[in-house]
Amino acid sequence: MSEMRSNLRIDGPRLLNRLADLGAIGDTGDGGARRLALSEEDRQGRNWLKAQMHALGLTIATDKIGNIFGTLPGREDGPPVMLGSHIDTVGTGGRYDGALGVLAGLEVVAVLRDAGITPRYPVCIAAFTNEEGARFQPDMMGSCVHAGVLSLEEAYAARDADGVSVGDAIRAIDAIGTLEPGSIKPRAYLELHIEQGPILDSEGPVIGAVTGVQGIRWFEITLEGESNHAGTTPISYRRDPGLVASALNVEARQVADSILDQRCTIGRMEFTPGQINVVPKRVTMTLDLRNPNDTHLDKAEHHLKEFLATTAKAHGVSVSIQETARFAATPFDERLIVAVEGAAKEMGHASRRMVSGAGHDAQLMAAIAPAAMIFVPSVDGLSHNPREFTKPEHIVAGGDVLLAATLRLADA
Ligand code: HGY
Ligand code: MN
Ligand code: MN
Repeated sequence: MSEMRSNLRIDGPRLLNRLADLGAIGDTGDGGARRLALSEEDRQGRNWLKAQMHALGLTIATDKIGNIFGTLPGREDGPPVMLGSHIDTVGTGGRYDGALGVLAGLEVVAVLRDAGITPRYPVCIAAFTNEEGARFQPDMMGSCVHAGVLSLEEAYAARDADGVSVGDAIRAIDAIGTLEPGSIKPRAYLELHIEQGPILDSEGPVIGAVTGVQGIRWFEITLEGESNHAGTTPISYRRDPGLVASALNVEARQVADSILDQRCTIGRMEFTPGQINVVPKRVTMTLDLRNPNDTHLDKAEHHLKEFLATTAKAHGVSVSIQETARFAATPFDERLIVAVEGAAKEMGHASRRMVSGAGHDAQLMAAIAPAAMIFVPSVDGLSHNPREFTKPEHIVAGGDVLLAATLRLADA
């Protein structure tokens, strides 16, 4: 690598300023941001991003599920090195989840432009629609459509809790593009992301060379019993879905404690009618199961489905379960992981290999191209929380490693 290139570094303040500017869109006033997929805030974030891409002279394209691509041409044509992530957030989101990967990608391009470097291959910055899945399931929706594992029709048909479809929401914010999904097949895909867990923050080092993403399964569960008077109805007369839901929550924790690396989360549990003196008629709830080992994940899923059926039957409660996401445990590309480790070393940072606990667009991109991720620490392991925070020096370290890894892949 030439002397000049090995001295390249990102402009830290410029990246931090862009993160602050994007974080101000959907600012929740508590340090966090709320840009639910295909919301008005998402629309503002998209327009802001496209303006940044335009200012960098990138060729901008948007596909039919709203994925946004900004490409810096290379000396040669052909498949680009893609640097991606997402700019949508969960409802109680932070300012780094997703945004860091997209904006650090922009920063890499800005550094190349400032240095007058045209890489051998094109570099494409991608922002995928609805990575979070907080409003519309499944998560990683935009990259699922890009990778061909979800059809555009299936994606458009997904509905939020208010019954609004993706198709209607994407049209309402004018986010539909003309590019056929999956048109841009990268030669390699890299994603810089905050770890969102406690490992790097508590044990170090600064850089995680991510070897893969754990398996993920999401379920929407509806339990139907019978509403009744809280005072007059003897316990033996009750068909109480709330009891079954609560039993499932306790059992899910026991399953997580008994199966290696298993994580079970019940993030939503809604009682209807939800009044103090009424035995609930219905409970709708979610179940999120994760494990790096799909066989263990099968065991957890099977056990909890059996437990739910038995417990519901014993209490005269009916059950309906809808699967809303299923992603196999996904290994990343060894050559890219080595490139990330080499880039970290080149930039003077120690790195460690680790599996991602969170789902990411890289999990889907791995189906169509060599993919890998770079993690930087999340203070106290917090994420999906307004207090999500990564130290500025760690953001800069991640950006420099993304820059060095990109040059290894795009200018080999
Ligand atoms: O749920 C996830 O892991 C990701 O944040 N969508
Ligand atoms: Mn994310
Ligand atoms: Mn997230």
